[in-house]
Amino acid sequence: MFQKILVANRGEIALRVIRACRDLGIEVAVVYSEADADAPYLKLADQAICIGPAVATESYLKPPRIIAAAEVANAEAIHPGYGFLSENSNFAQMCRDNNFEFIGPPAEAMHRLGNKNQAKQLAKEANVPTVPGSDGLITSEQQALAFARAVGYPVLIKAAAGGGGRGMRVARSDTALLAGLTSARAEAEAAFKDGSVYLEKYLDQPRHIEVQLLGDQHGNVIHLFERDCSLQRRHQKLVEESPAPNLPEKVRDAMCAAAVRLARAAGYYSAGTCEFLVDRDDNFYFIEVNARIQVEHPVTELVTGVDLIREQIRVAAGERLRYRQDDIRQRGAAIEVRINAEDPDHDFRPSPGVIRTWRPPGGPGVRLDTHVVAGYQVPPNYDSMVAKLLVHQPTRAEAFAVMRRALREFVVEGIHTTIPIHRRIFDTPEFVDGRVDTTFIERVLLPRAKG
Ligand code: MV4
Repeated sequence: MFQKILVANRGEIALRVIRACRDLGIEVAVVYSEADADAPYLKLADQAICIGPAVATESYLKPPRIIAAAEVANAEAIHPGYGFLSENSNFAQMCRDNNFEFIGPPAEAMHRLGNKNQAKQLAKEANVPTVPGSDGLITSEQQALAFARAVGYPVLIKAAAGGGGRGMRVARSDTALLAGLTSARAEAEAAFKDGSVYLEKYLDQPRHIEVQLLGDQHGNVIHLFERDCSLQRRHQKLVEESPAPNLPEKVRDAMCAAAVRLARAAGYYSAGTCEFLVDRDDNFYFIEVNARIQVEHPVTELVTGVDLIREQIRVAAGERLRYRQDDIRQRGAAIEVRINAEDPDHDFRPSPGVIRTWRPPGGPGVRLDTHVVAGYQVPPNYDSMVAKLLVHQPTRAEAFAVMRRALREFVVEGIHTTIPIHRRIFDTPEFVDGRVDTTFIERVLLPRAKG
């Protein structure tokens, strides 16, 4: 096992990894930018190393700074958290070239899965269902028009280097398709320096369900069941839960088995997530792999009892998974809401500033993952998430009751947060009944806000 780890991230996930290191008896160093110099979680590490100014491209996103910090700390491994450099295969390779273990998947698997078109080809080879789409990249207008004629409109243009909805265009006619191809290519070229695109049949109001995976360096891969992440706004998730409500067991089992097949085909290890879209007839289609630990990983931790960060560290050190597939059970229901420093009444605009009052909820069945304390200053430079509020109960109905209670207890003053909109979400009958899809927030919740 490692003697010392460097945490190359900030906020709640930095604290989450610091805690995991403590639990494992591993020394831990954490990096920070000038904007985070006073963050209270830094004191919980054995060492904190400043890596530059507030602007992330000069600190958390700068590989040489991270490598230098790992050298200063005399760490053996680097945990990237999520976001920042976590899915950068060049960074993963750079860590290993400098004799630091990257706590994540092999760079080769990250590289291949990072391209959505290549990931989709791999999925097909592994007999994992994919959305009907163009056979590979689009190289001519004729090819695009022929695909649309074959599957029918609407079709979706996707950037191969994209993800999280960037470089996507819906087209409902030949003219829209040709215009969309040009603009999607331009957007992808600007954002990713790769303008390649492919086409898919556009699915109407799909659910977003993802499967948690864990693999070791000895060829063992297991799944830890699914999370429903359908409740999101502009590709930012608001609520995640497990098990996915109203998902037939046969579909769940087939989806989880498919995710494991894909991970094996990719030579994947560490934690990862296989994302699927699920249509109204419960057909599931692979869309992409997230080759990192995700924000919503605690939902799965509550339902399975597995500490995913601890396992991630153990397998990075070369140990075998301590679970076989048969050891993993879904116990009860868990739900997470993301508390962001945003104003839901003003188009979710960021609301940084000093948190004057911070009265977090507690009690049975409640878990709060946060780096925030009263008096904490939310910097304007980074993602606005300030806490993840989770509940775990024997049934989904009981989990909802505890979540309502916790959201009612939670008092934050000094900044705006998404707590009020979560209170409304948990009182909305469609959601209570588990009738969810990716258009829920904009279709059901936001119109009501205006009236
Ligand atoms: C789709 C789709 C409908 N049909 N693909 C959005 C982000 C990227 N991960 C894939 N996305 C979608 N792909 C087809 N063929 C609808 C979405 C989508 C979506 C997916 C997951 C979660 C939220 C979403 C919100 C809008 C659109």
